[in-house]
Amino acid sequence: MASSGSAQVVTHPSASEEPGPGALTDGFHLLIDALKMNGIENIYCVPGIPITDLGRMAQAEGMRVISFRHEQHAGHAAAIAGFLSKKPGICLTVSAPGFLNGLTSLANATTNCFPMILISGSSEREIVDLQQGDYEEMDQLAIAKPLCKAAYRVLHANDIGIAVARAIRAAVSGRPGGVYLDVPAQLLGQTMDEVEGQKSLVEVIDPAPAQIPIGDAVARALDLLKTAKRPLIILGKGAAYAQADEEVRNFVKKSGIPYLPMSMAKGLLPDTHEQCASAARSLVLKQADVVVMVGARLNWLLSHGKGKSWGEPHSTKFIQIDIEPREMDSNVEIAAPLVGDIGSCVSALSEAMGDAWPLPPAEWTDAVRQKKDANIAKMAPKLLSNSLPMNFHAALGVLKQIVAERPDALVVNEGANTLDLARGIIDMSKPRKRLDVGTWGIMGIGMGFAVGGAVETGQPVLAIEGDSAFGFSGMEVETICRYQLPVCIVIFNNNGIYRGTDVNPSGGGDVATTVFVKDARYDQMMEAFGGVGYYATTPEELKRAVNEAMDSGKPCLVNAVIDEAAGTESGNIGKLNPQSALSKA
Ligand code: ADP
Ligand code: TPW
Ligand code: MG
Repeated sequence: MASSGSAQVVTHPSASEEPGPGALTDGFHLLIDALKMNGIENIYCVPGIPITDLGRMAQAEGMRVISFRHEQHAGHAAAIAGFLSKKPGICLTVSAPGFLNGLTSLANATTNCFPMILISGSSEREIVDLQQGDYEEMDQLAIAKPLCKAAYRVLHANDIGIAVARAIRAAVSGRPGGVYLDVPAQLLGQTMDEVEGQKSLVEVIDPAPAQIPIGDAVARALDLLKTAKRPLIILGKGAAYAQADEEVRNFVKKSGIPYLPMSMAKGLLPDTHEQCASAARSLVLKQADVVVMVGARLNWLLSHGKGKSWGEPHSTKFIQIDIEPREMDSNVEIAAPLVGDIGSCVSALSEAMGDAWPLPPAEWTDAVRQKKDANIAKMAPKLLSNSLPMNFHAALGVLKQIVAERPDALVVNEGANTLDLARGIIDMSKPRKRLDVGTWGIMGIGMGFAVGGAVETGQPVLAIEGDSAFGFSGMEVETICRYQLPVCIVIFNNNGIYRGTDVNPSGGGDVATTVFVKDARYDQMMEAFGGVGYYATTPEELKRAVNEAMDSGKPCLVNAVIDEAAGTESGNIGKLNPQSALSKA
């Protein structure tokens, strides 16, 4: 039975030693052992009361503990670790303020269907519940609950094994998401018999079981697909997450149907694949008659599946593959719901298609190809522009080439124009290489994703950042330098949010709200921590700097000076800005 006696000596044996009679363990070690038993190797954290020792002990026990400057970025790193590995990423924070800082990333992970567990220390239950003003007092469990998939609190050391098992299963089974685990300070110091403690740990068996679609649903989907004159497949980040790469590729190739990758699904098949319809996006959305959604939601990113973008009044019929049954009919009627995991669903479709499945009408695939070729040809000269100051397209033309030559590198991308243009211009050739602002369009994922991506995969990272976007997590360049991670940050520095040319509408006073210090030297921020800074004003300089940086495998930051007048308001989603009723009158 757990006790909270502090006078007892904890003699946690190393894995090779058998615990001697009467040996004790404690909450700290049980938590670490429970994570390790379930194959979790990394923790992303900011230390402090009451979890400083937890980080130390985790390091002592062989875990990698990456310490950040702000919990939000530790949380984003954990979330992207979850996306990349299908194991929940772990973020560890202190109570109230640290917990709240981590909560943004927990909520963002849940929104994006990334599995992560936010473990936060909390203060004494007796004092919190009577609101008597403990150090960093907050009812964290209650606050976390509506913002994540599940939230648990552990009060007894002998429940830690079960609590961690529940948290892992909740994070990764069904639709993945964020889980909160509340760890009161007293729990960590509780001791119990070492042998009993080890017995209380739980190895989660088959944490995300396959979910096989029912035969009728497969047949219904194929009956519909068979009638299509202008079919389209949309691949979403759920398909990338599922790691059913071969199954997805087989289905796409066998069907011969043009496909559109959502941003984080780019590279499941190479963007240069002949069936890729990215460069004909408007046309395929407007004209498709049957659309197969594979791990993508009909949310704002797809204009909710209706309206002008979908060519209404023409009506599109949807087949939707998703592990979450309640996703069906969320925005429009789903004619053929296919509930199950991506791998099982696309395999079932491919198999039931047999060997004589007809290719889509050539009239349709030719029209898509023509549009795509025309758009690519229109874009090509813009990417070679040598005008000064450098514009987005010229800078992205350089990065496009570099990414093509370095297919293993992860690309992290955030900003407005910097995001929209990079997403369209830079081709990805391997799955789960493009990490970006996701479902919320959240700024601030940059350095957290860069650290998490580098730590989890050991691959180099190219972070393409708007100057505003970078500012949300910029202090983590110290973290990148401290751990000597192979991260090259390229800042598209156009002196502000969207552009640097706005003026205060009053005609005087402060600068405009979207404008930053002109010609800020972000490269010197990197140098402050021992990394390498580059300053690039031309495509040639940019190319040299980024190649050198990526070759070095060292922390580098390239300050790419971009025409401050080149961007558009809100990038390509300016239409979401409300119109002033007064200015319309
Ligand atoms: P995107 O932003 O790329 O369009 P979304 O995040 O909107 O993608 O959608 C991802 C979808 O994938 C979610 O609805 C989620 O439930 C689903 N999903 C995640 N993992 C799996 C899986 N293994 N099998 C099936 N569906 C999945
Ligand atoms: C957490 C609103 C969307 S894009 C953006 C902001 C502030 C920055 C755009 O400027 P940037 O890119 O990065 O310099 P560019 O190339 O267009 O100049 N707070 C959060 N999330 C969002 N999305 C915002 C604010 C926003
Ligand atoms: Mg900018």
